[in-house]
Amino acid sequence: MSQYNNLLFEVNNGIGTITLNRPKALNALNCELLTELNNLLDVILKDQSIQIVIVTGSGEKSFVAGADITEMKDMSAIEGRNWGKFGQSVFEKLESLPQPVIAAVNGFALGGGCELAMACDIRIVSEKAKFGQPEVTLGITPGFAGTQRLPRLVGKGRAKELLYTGDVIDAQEAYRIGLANKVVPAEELMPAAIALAEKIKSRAAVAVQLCKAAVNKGLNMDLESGVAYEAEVFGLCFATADQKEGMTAFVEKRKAAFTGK
Ligand code: CO8
Repeated sequence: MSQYNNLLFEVNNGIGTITLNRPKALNALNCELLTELNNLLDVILKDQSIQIVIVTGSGEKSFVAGADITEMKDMSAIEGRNWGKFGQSVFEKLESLPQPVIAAVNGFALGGGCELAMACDIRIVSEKAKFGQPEVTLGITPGFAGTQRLPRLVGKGRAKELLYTGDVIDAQEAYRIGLANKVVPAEELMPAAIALAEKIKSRAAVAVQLCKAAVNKGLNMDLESGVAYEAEVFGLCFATADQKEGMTAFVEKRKAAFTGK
């Protein structure tokens, strides 16, 4: 029996798939679900046999339809701030997992759902997906870092338009503005996410993880500091067996057999 009431988690061939599973509420993020996700991320963080993570939602309609509105309705200002801080910390943990994380967005990604998708590294989305930050229609701002990650992904002007209007956009528009990496037919969503995971998994794992760290850390630094950080991670690669194997294989005109070491 699963130890989670609101999540499914399975690992196949080094790919860990987290399915947010609260279909009655379109997978809305309540406190129990976020607590379970937080605990699961601690497990994944320590388990390097999980090389890639995919995050998706159960059912055909929704990835995540936001934070749970019924739970937030009567919150005080202090409770709202604490709830926001908790969600932010869970998404920061997800974003800074060493393993690459792919969001397979199967339907509504609204409010906290859009924020969850943005905390993932790459977004593969079903043509049925819908994105938006409708918080201003509820009298709040985004609280799980949407005001920060959205402009970093799509630029200040587009982010402000979405944030101020609360408009919901379809998958093609999300692709056009850079919120989605790729749009696929609904039935091809998980195969496409798994194919991408397999491709990334076939590369040198330490180098991939260091690319992730360099991009994430670099975006919070000035260019000079980011470039200096890159020099450090680049140097570190030369201490890995996979660097020796990758370059030797090139010279010997064969395919590299990486070990992740
Ligand atoms: N919270 C709680 N329940 C929800 C949510 C939600 N976010 N979304 C859907 N549900 C529930 C509905 O209440 C309904 O329950 P029931 O069957 O018991 O009435 C069930 O899911 C199915 O939903 P609908 O009947 O509404 O399905 P529709 O297909 O008609 O509509 C929509 C789908 C368009 C997705 C619609 O459900 C909707 O608009 N949902 C709310 C979307 C939204 O506004 N999300 C943003 C929430 S705010 C947020 O995420 C802020 C994040 C940061 C918080 C920080 C706080 C400090």
